[in-house]
Amino acid sequence: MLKAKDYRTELQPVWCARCGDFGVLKGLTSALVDLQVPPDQLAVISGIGCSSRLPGYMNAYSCNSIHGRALPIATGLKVARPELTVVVVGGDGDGFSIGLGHLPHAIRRDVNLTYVVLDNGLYGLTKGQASPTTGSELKKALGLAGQNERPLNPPFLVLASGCGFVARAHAGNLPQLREVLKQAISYPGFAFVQVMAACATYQPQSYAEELYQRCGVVPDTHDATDLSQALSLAMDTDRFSLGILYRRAMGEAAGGAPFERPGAETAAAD
Ligand SMILES: Cc1ncc(C[n+]2csc(CCOP(=O)(O)OP(=O)(O)O)c2C)c(N)n1
Repeated sequence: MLKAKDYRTELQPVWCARCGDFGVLKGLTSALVDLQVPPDQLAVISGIGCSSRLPGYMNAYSCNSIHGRALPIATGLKVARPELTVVVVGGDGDGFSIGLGHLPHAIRRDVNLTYVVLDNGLYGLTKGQASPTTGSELKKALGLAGQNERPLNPPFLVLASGCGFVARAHAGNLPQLREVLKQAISYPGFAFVQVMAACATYQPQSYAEELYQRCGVVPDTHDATDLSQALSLAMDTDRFSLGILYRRAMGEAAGGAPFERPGAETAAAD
C-alpha cells in the first residue's frame, strides 16, 4: 500500500510560507495514493517557475524542463512510453504566456496527459510581473504593466479548444483538489486542471482572501457532460466554480460534433 511519503523525495520545498504550491504537492501525492500509481510508472514534467519546482519534490521520473515547453516534452514522453502516467505541472506564466501555443495542439491531439496549472495570476519566480491571468484591478493596485489588457480565461479557452476534461480547484481546499486530480489522472485523454491560489509574496493578503471568497463548488444541478453548461460556468468571471466543469463522454468527438476525416470516403472506395 503506497503512502503519500512514497511519492516524495527528501528535498524540502523552497516555496514561501503560505504558497499554494504546497497545496498542489499535497493534493497530487494524495490523489496518487488514492490511485496507487507506482512511482516507477509515474512521470512529472514541468517548465520553469516557482510551481515548476514541484517535480523535484516528487519520487517519479521528474523533469524541471524549459520555460513554456513542458507540454511538448511530456507529449514526446507519453508517445514513447504510453504505459507511464504523465502529469504536467506549471504556472500561468509558463503555460499561458510563453507556452500557450502548445496548449490547443496538445488538446486536439488528445494525448493522455494531466495538465495542472497553478494559477497564482502572476510570475512568481521572476518577482511579481503580470501574467495573462492577472486581473485589471490587481494590475492597477500593484502598478503592473498591461493594465488595459483583459485577462485570459483558461477554462473557457480549453473548452473552446475541445478539451475533454476541464476542472478547477483551489490550492487551499485539499479534499476538493485531491478528488479533482484523481478524476483528472484517471481520465483517458488530455485533462486540464486550473488550481487557483494567491502568491503569498507578491500579492496582498486581502487579495488571497477575496480570491477564496470568489471560489465556490459547482452547483449540484451542474451536468458536467453538457458542454454548454460548462461554458456558462467558465464564462462567469465573477465567481470561480470549483469542481469538474466538463467531462466528455467517451467516444464523443470534440465539441460534441462527429469528426469525419476528409478523404475517408475516397480512401474507403480505393
Ligand atoms: C525562455 C525563458 N524566458 C523567460 C524566463 C524567465 N522566467 C522564469 S520563470 C518565469 C515566469 C514564472 O511564472 P509562472 O509560470 O506563472 O510560475 P510561478 O513562478 O508564478 O509559479 C519567467 C518569465 C526563462 N526562464 N526562460
